[in-house]
Amino acid sequence: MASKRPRKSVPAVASPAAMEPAETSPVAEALAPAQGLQSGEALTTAQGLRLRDTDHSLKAGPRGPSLLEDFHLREKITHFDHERIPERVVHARGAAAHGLFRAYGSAASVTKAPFLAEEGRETPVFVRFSTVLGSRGSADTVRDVRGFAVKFYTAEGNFDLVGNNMPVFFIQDGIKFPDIIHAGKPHPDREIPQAQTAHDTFWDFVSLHTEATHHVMWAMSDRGIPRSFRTMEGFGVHTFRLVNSAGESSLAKFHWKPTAGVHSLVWEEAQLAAGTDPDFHRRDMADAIDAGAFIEYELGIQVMADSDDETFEGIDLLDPTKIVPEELAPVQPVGMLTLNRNPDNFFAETEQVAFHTGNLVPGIEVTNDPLMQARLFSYLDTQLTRLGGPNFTQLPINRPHAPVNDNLRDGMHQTAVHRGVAPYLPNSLAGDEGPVPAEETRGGYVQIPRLVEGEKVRANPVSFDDHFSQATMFYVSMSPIEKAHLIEAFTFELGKCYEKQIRERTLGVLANVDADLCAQVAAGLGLPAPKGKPATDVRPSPALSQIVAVPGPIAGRVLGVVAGPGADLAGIGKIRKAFEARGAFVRVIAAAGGVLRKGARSEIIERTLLTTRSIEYDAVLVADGAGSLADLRLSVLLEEAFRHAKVLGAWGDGKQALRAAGIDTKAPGILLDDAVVAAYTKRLIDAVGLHRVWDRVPLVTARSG
Ligand code: HDD
Repeated sequence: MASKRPRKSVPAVASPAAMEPAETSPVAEALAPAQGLQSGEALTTAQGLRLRDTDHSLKAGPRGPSLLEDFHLREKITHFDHERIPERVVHARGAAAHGLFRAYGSAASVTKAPFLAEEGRETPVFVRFSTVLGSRGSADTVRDVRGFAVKFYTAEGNFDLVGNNMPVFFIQDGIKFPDIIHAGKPHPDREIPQAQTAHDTFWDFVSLHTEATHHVMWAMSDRGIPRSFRTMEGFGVHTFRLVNSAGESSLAKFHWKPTAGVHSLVWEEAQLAAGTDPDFHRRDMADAIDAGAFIEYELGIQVMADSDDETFEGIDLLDPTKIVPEELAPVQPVGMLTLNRNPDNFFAETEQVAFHTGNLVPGIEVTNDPLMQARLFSYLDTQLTRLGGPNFTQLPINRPHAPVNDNLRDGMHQTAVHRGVAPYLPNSLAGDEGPVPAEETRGGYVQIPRLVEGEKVRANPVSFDDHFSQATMFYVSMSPIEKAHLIEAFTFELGKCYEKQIRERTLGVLANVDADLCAQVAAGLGLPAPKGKPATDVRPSPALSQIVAVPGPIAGRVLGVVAGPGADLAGIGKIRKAFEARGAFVRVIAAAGGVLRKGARSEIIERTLLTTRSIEYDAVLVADGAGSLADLRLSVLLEEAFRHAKVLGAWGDGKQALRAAGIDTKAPGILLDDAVVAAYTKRLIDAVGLHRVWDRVPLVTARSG
């Protein structure tokens, strides 16, 4: 989809945490050596030899063969041949941004980690969002879990919180990770389907492996198709052990809460976007940051008492398929993350960043969650292949902002010139240059002492055997529209499976979650609904639903306004002013490109009916003066937006275009007026703040039969 860069004039999302992009941020400084590799004006070889001609290879005569002695030809082609590195084995498709984390200081009672405990302490961060299953070039909007990996460059060393946008995981023990990923990735014979779980091997595995059920509910819910990175939650998933300066420990779960609220696409929209704009999410994030509409998440923690059995209200805190409902342990805010700078180079930063769950700082420890334990091995191991050796920590994006003085030496791609003769401890030869162990209070990886004993077994605790009660809790916590989306998602995915036994087995699993869910999916598949034994004593957790009853912020939202020659540019200007003041965007759509002018006013046409599609907008308006624009593509645009429960509107003669598209202008969420007045703009802002017009859905369903 054609992209115009958004206007630079859009103000930052109003917030005390929003900051100017720092030209000389610590991250920029850390990147300086790499950028410094490009110097001088002349084109050179990698050896610094100035080049006169890079367009013609050295030949024996203009029509003759190329000569082996052409070093420039060989260097240029050889380097190109090796430009790619292996993509990540999972989470290959991703986009990232730099930012800053500012601590509230409220975490001081539970952790001594200064980046969380010290009020006002600012820590640079780099955050990479990703899908899990798709290859590097796959689409952003596929149904999948989203990775939410945060690297905090703290003064005590790097801390990586490598989480997802869902708080649970498919497996309880990391030894099953290759199994779930092999099942979810494309079939090994034909390498299809790409970036999706709607196929036999995935459903074969998860129906046989019922501990995945809770996570499957999340993945089939609206959380699997976020509206944007700025409208999804993030979770550390595992329970961590926090330690305060008095040496007291507690158990905690990390949550990222987006200030823009939690919102999703609808399924048809996600599918259309995957074709018309596969870069939907990364474009949205980069454009917004470029325009100064920064992206924010509040970090919160759920704190539970540390105990020998590591449970809370009967929930085993070591089981990564379980959540602690927020109603039982509130999420307490501890700081604000603001993403305010796009990477300068995708490869150097986004591709080469290496996260690791073992990158911890004093005050934060891991627990015995067997999923986490396996992860502690995997992340370093995978980088050795992906980044070509053990020195990837020296890459600018991975380099800590704390002093580094290790005794690690040599290896592939070593860029440090280490001095001295004694890279070992203890030694008597290094003098002042060699590192010495930190004093006890400042040392990392000094775990709080805990007794560990037990027989060597390959087994889970019995408490891990409950695979369904929280899946049921998730379902009963959903609003009717979210339940309908879940039913549709299950029916779609299972409808793409060829094997009847897999569909039937999955219905058997759903019967243990909820009888109505099972019956409706079975009806959609044309199969009988089996009977199960769903838990009956489950209390809903309202925090799990993402439907909002009161208008939320509209930062990052996009309003499309259809206009043309003679359109009411003054009205568009008023709407633009109000939306941009809230960090939202207005894009003018017309039949052809160019600039619209009326009197002293002008509007740049950013999208044409050829280059745009409804998926680009959270709301679409038709301006006065554009009502007679007769174009089938406009009808499609408006009708799609109507079907996807988006706000639609028109003023003046713009109403004609809605009617011409067959839209019932009395339907919910159709905002009409004679002119753009303050009350109209407010109605628009409130309606977009509700995200979708869910009341309209029954009408749409009735129409499509
Ligand atoms: Fe993982 C990447 C999140 C379980 C092994 N994982 C990766 C990324 C995220 C997660 C966000 C992308 C990081 C980036 O942007 O570079 N992974 C999770 C979460 C899990 C989880 C939230 C469960 C709670 N992962 C998990 C297990 C294993 C791995 C159980 C292996 C035993 N994950 C990897 C990996 C990756 C990875 C193979 C691929 C690329 C990388 O690490 O750097 O090591």
